[in-house]
Amino acid sequence: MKAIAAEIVSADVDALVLPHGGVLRELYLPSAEAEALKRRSASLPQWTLNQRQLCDLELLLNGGFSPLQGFLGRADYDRVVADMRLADGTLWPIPITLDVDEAFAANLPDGAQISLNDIQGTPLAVLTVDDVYFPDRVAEARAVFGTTDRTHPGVAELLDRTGPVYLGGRLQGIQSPPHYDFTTLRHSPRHLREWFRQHGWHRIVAFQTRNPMHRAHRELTLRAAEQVGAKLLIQPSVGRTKPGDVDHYTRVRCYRALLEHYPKDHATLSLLPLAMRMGGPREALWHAIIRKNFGASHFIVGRDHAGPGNDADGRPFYEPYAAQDLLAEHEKELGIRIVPFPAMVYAANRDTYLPQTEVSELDEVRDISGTELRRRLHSGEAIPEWFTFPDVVKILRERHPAHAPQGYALFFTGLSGSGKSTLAQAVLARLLETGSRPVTVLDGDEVRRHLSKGLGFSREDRDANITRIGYVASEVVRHGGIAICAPIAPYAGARIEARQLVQSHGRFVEIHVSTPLEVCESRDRKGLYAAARAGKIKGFTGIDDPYETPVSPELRVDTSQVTVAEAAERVCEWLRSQALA
Ligand code: PPS
Repeated sequence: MKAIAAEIVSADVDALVLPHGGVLRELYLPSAEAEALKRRSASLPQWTLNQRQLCDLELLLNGGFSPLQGFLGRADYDRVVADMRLADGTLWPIPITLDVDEAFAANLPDGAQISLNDIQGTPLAVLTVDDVYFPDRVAEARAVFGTTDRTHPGVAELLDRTGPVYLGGRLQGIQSPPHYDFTTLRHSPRHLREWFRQHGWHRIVAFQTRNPMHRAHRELTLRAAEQVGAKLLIQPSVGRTKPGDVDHYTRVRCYRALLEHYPKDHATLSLLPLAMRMGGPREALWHAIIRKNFGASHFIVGRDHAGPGNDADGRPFYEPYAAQDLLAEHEKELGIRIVPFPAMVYAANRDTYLPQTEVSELDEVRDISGTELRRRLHSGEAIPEWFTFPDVVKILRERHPAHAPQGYALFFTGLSGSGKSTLAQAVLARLLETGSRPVTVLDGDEVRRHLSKGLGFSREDRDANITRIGYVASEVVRHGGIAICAPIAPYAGARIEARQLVQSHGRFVEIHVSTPLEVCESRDRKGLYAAARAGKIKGFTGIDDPYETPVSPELRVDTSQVTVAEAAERVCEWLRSQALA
C-alpha cells in the first residue's frame, strides 16, 4: 500500500455518509479553532490519559468510534451495559468511558471543561463534562464480559485498574495522539476510505488480529475475500492487546513480510490503535462497527474472536462460535456484512489447508499452538514451512533468539513474619552461588522506602504498591533478568495484575509462603502484631485486614514446617525442574 500522509485533516465536527450506511463523525476542530482551544486548555483542569483512554480518545476523535461524540454519559452507559445500545437505541456494545479518581471528580465545577493530555502533557482534546457518575463496575463486568473472574484481563482492568468515577461528555479535538512508529501504516477512517476510493476498492473485507499471522491466516483471509469477491484489509490491533502477546513492533514486521505472499493488489495493511478488552462476542460486534467506520464492507469473524482464553477453572470464557452467532443476529442493523469462518487447519496428507468443518476422518491434521511455537523458538527447533513462511520465522527468531536466557520473576507472597524476605534472601544466595545471571530483589520493606515511598496500607495503596513492583519486575524480566519480589500482596487481583505484567515477557512464579498466622504472630520480630492487637496499628494484614490466600500458586512453602535452607532448596529444585535454574 502506498503511504498515505498521516497528518489529520482538520474538519468541523464532521458528518460524512459512509459508503455502507451510517455516519462518520470526526471530532477535530478546524486548525485555527484547535489552536485557540489549545491555548485555553492550559487554564482548565488537566487529566493525563492512561494508555486505554488514549487509544479510545484517538478512535473517538478520528471517527473510528462513530457515532459516539465523546465519552458515555450515564444514560448511554446504562443502556450499553444492559442491552448493547446507546440511549437512542443505536447498537453499541462496549462502554467507552473516561474513568477518574474521586479527588479529581470532586474538584470539577458544574459544566466543567477539562483538558485531556497525553503523558508528555500535550493537550489532545477538551471534554465538556455533562455527567459525573459512579458506575457499578462489578455489574458492568458481569454484563459486558459475562464474568467477574479476574483472570479475564478485561475484568481485572475494570475492577482493579479503573477509577471509581466516570465522566461523560462531548469532545472537541485539538490534535491526534502522536505516533512515531510505522507512521505510514496508520490511517484515520477518512484516509483509509479515501485510499479505497482512489484505488477503486468497493468491496473490502477486513481482518482483525492481535497475533503474528501465519499460513493458516493467509489461507483463511484469501478464502474469505474470494468468497465475497472483495479485497482484503488486514487491520491488526496495535493499541493494547492481551498481556503476553507478541509486541506490536515484531508483529508489524511479520505482517509486512506476510503481505508479500498475497497476490498483487489484493491485500493492504493498516494499523488500528485499539485498546482491546478481550470481550469475546460483544467485542466482535464492536470490531465490526469500527471496521464499518474505516470503510470496510465485510468483516471476518473467526473462531473465538477476541476471546481471552480460559477462566480460573480452565474453562473457556466464551463459546468458540458465540461471536459469530451474535453478529449474525445483528448483521442487518450493523451496516457491514459478516463473513463467519471456521478455523483453518493443515491436512498433512493433502498438503493443504482447509476449514476445520471440511476435515474428514482420514485427514492427518497438524497444528502448532502459540505455546509450542514459543517453545520451538526457544529451543531453536525447526518451524516447518507448512506452518509459516521462512521470512516470518526469521523475524520471530531475531526477536526471540534460541537459548536466550528467559527472564522470570519469583513472587513470594504471605503474611508479615511468614519468612518471605528470609526465604527470598536464601534463594538469592543460591542463585548467585550457582550462576552469573543478574538478579534484582524487590523486598516489601525495601520497596516501601524507595519505589513506594509515601504509600500507606489502604487497599488502593497496597494495590498501587504491588502494581509498581509488578511493573519493575516486568522490566527486569523483559531484559532477561531475574526479579525476586517479597511483598505481602494480600489481594488476589493485584497479584494477578503483577502476573500479567510479568508474563508479557517471561515466567511468573508465585510462591505462597503459607506459614500460619499463629506462627507469624508468635515470631512478631517487629512487634507489629502486638501493636495491631492493641489497636495501635489499624488495618494490619491477618488481624483486621484480609489476606486472600492464593488458590493455585506455582509453589507453597510453610516455614513452620521446614527450615529456611530446606524451603530455599525446594524453590531451587522447582526452578531446575522448569529449566529456569
Ligand atoms: S503490601 O500489602 O503488600 O503492600 O505490604 P508490604 O509492602 O509488603 O508491607 C511491608 C511491611 O510493612 C509493614 N506494615 C504492615 N504490614 C501489613 N499491614 C499493615 N497495616 C502494615 N503496616 C506496616 C510490615 O512489616 C510489612 O513487612 P513484612 O516484611 O511483610 O513483615
